[in-house]
This record gives sequence, structure tokens and C-alpha cells, in this order.
Amino acid sequence: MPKLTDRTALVTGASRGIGRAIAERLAREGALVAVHYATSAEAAEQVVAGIRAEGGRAFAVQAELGPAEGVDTLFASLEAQLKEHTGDTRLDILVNNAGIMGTALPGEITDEWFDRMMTVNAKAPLFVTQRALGLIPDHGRIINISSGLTRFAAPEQVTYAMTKGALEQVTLHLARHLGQRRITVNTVAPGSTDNGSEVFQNPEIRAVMSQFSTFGDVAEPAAIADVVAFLASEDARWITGAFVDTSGGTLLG
Ligand code: NAP
Ligand code: 2V4
Repeated sequence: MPKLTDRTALVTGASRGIGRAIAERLAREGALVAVHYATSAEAAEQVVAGIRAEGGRAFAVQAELGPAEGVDTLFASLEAQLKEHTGDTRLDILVNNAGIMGTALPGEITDEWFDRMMTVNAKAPLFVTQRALGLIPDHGRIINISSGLTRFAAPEQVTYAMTKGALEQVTLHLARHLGQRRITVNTVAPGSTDNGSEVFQNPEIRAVMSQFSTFGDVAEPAAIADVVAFLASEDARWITGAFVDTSGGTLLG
């Protein structure tokens, strides 16, 4: 039985990788999914078409997250399309997935790059969440996609990990803020996940990425999406403020 019938969901950064898998999975559970993207319009339209071809419901929403006006752009389009599809602007599930990755050793970090990473990965999801709260009903769901790197030391990842550490604070503090309304807020933290990028086609790089997980492999995006779908469902109603390790045992020590 589909678990998200009549629900609506926004997945940021759903044109590819983990976000795409989450959008597809939520749609398979019956949700109407807003497939957000920044620049990959064609890819996002393909995700929407794929969902519809399977009998699901989805539409695309464009916005660059980072510049303050990105949130206005996102919600203008989201609200208009929700209204068109459902007659109102209710948003049951928000997945803050969009993010940028990149490495720099401590001595190489520049002021500009640090600000960009922090703006896209931490500031933008906070303000997306702030705006979404006007649309999310009681019993809604907010899921923040962090990274195992907030608990796995890798010096060249310090900036990226700082941005995700900041995002995890959104989970903690908003879980308390929204508890009375039975809105749950959780963090999902993947380890190395094959997002379709060409680096995962390189056998040597893939082997290095695979050794971190106790399963000796990188994750498929669908493995992360399955956990997100559970947290979005009624079955997960008593989980809030949690850090859900989806790193395939990368953090076992
Ligand atoms: P990805 O393949 O690089 O896709 C990133 C998505 O985010 C794309 O849809 C992209 O949209 C969107 N995006 C990027 N910058 C944006 C911006 N400034 N404004 C709006 N949208 C933007 O990423 P991924 O590997 O699937 O990762 C998804 C999330 O999981 C990220 O938060 C990442 O930190 C986290 N994560 C990834 C891994 C991993 O190993 N892959 C591990 C742990 C956590 P466009 O295509 O339109 O540009
Ligand atoms: O190594 C990761 C990792 C990675 C990568 O695989 C490279 C990629 C896909 O460009 C970006 C990336 C993002 C991540 O969040 C992680 C990650 O979380 C991770 C990795 C290795 C060991 C533990 C981890 O938590």
C-alpha cells in the first residue's frame, strides 16, 4: 500500500543524484512531488516525466538557492503549482537535499569559497524551511540531508562538514520548536553515495570510496531515499530531532 497518498512534497536539488532518488521514491508512495533544480532544467523535466510515466505525480520548480531572492522564486513557483494541482498550497513534506560539495585543506580555504559553501548548504535550507513553515500543516515532515563527515574526520572536508554541522542544528532546534504541532524534523546522513558523477565510474576512485563503508561499497541513492521515505511516513511519527546514520557503517569506528 502506498504510504504517502494525498501528501505533497518538495525535494530540493532533485534533478539528479540523491535528490532525484528521493523524489522518485516519494512519488512511488503516492506523493505529489515538486522536483526542485537550479540549472539542470532538462534533467529535472526528465525526472518529472519518469515519475509521470510510472503513474506518479510531479512538477518541476526552478530556483537558485544562495541569493536571498532564490527563496522567493522557489515559493512563488511552488505555491502556484501546488494550487494548480491540489487547489491549495499545503506542503506536507520538505526535504532539504540541495547542496554543494568540495574539498580544501585547512590552509587552502578562501573567504569567498567558505561563504559560498555556508550560504548554499546551511543558510539556504534554514530560510527555505522558514518559508515552508507557512505551508506545512500539523504532522508535517522536514528532513535535512547532512553527511557522515560531521562524524568522520577528513581534513580537506572541514568546510563542507562545518556547513553540514550547521544544518544539523536546524534539525535539533526546529524539532523542539515544532514538536507541539507534531511536525517532525530529522537529519539523514549518508556516506559516500554514487550520485551519477563520473568519478564513480573510475574503478580506482570507486574502490577508495567503497572501503569506508563496512559493506565495502558506496551507497546507491535509492538506499538513502528508502530511509527518507520511511521518515516521511506515518510509521516514523515518533522520531524527531534524530541523526539517522545512512552511511553503511562508515561511522562504526
Ligand atoms: P548532486 O548530484 O551534486 O546534485 C545536487 C543537486 O542540488 C542538483 O539537483 C543541483 O541542481 C542542486 N543544487 C546544487 N547547488 C544548488 C544551488 N545553489 N541552488 C539550488 N540547487 C542547487 O548531489 P548529491 O551527491 O546527490 O548530494 C545531494 C545531497 O546529499 C547534498 O546535500 C550532499 O551534501 C549530500 N550528500 C552527498 C553524498 C554523496 O556521496 N553523494 C554523501 C553525503 C551527503 P542543478 O542540477 O540544477 O544544478
Ligand atoms: O567520500 C565521502 C563523501 C563524498 C564523496 O564520496 C565525494 C562526493 C560524492 O563528491 C562528495 C561526498 C560527499 C559526502 O558527504 C561524503 C561523505 O559523507 C563521506 C565520504 C567518505 C567517508 C565518509 C563520509 O561520510
